[in-house]
Amino acid sequence: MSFLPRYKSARYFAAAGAAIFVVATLYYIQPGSLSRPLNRESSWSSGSSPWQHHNDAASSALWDSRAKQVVGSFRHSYGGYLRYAAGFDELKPLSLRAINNFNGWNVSMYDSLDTMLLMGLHEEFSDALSVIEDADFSEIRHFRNGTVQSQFAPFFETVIRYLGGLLSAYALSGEPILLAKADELATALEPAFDTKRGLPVFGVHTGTGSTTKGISGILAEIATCQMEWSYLAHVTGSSVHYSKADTVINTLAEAMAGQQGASRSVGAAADSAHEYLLKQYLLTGKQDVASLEMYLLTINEVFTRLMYVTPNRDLLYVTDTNGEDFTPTHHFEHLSCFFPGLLALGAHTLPLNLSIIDPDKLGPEAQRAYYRLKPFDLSSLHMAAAEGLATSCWLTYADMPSGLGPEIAQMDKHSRPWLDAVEEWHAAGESGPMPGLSEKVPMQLARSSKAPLEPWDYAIRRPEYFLRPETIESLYIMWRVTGDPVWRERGWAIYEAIEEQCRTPVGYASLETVATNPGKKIDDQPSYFLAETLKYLYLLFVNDDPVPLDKFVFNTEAHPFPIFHGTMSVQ
Ligand code: DMJ
Repeated sequence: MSFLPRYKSARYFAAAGAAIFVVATLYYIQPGSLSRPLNRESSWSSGSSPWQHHNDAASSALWDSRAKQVVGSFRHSYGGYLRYAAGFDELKPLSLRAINNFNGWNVSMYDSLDTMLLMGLHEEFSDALSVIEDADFSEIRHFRNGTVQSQFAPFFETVIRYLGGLLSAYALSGEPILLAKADELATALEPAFDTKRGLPVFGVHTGTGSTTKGISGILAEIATCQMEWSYLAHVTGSSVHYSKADTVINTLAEAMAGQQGASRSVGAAADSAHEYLLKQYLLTGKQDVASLEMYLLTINEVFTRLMYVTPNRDLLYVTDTNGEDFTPTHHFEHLSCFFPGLLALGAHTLPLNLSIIDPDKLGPEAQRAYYRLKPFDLSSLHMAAAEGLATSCWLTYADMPSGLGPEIAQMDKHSRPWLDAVEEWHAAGESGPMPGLSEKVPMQLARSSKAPLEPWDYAIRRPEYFLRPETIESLYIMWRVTGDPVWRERGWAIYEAIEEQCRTPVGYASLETVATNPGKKIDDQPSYFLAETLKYLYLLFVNDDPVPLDKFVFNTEAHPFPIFHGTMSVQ
């Protein structure tokens, strides 16, 4: 089957990529400068002497060769999956076995489609298409020890991995079968929305349309489908698909207006729900203003309640709270390391200010946060938070003997609320670096302890590395929006650690602990490693950016959708 001539975007990719290439080549630094303080001004003012040209060419070639190495890693990982787990969801890279943990429809293949397209792996893509053409979404195959585990497709995971993968690969290739399959799958999932307020339930039987009872208590599982249904409605013109996303957005907006006293999180409980508020606004070509309002209000809450800075190393982190009195846990989850990238994306693409919000319509909590944030230049504040948080996320890798970051760090309970520290710093004339932004140097963690360790300001709460992408995702966005090569260098150090610690003869394995070198491996290669971790590494290193941030928005599984032009029309 020939699909190459139908690529919509090859010419456009080349033009957009050229612009990024110019930026990228200006900022080459020598490896080893990972911990210098960031200085955007001086980076942007690099000259263009003949010497500089020579250096630019060397830098450019180096980064492209690094991007190629990531392509090699993808082929290794996906090749192992095909060899030992074709027809199943994921590879078990130590036992060379396969597992069906997401419906048994080949999740690693769907999650990998757009990564293949971006990396130019046309043969692998073409082979995958012929499998997807024959896909049957009506039967769920969650087998363990020969018995069926569940009859229901988990709505959230099926949406972000399968539907997101199909839609993004369709956007990048123009292959009609991918859209047809996306439409078929979305239609099979739509009984999930048949609830009182139109919020999706946890699971759907895609053959019979029966569903699990009640909506999930996890915000991320309810509020992470608007982008997929909006994009599907945009390309199909279907009002049925459109109404699903629209109802979810309206219900969330109503719920948010009345929300008081619930616990808060940027980690596992709510991560992509925050993400989709901003991204839905960007994806719809800035038409969905309700989503932007919710994003601004949510970030106000995060800034006033969840951001802390540690006493010794000045580490900025974001945490979650328990109960009605908002007691902070001081957990810093790997999952929340997507958040600096999100803040940077918003600050880079939008003029952020609170003037679109009417404070008189807010509840007392939201109003309090509104008046506290109102005096700030919001874009600068979001960008500062992004820089401080991304640095902390990277440090939790750089401090570890393995070079990889833990699943959860337990931060020092004596940390201060960041906004208090920023207000004080401002009142004192802003002398010295802003809280959270002082120079940081990695300090190798010598032992693991439940109590916060004095010089590090944190202990390891959960020591695993599950091949997760969030830190790399934020490094990639920081690099693209600031042009500062220090983010690339940090990403390269992480890539080298993954190669050293996680590579097996047939793929890549998660680690039981990041606190030893070598780390002990776990028999697990999640599909998001192919969809996200390797894709973001590739996009961080490649000079010619195929999916610039002003043209594409990534879903929470790193599947890029093109931003809409003009008003959306559905029937
Ligand atoms: C991915 O499946 C998605 O990024 C999701 O939103 C949460 N985390 C995993 C990877 O860590």
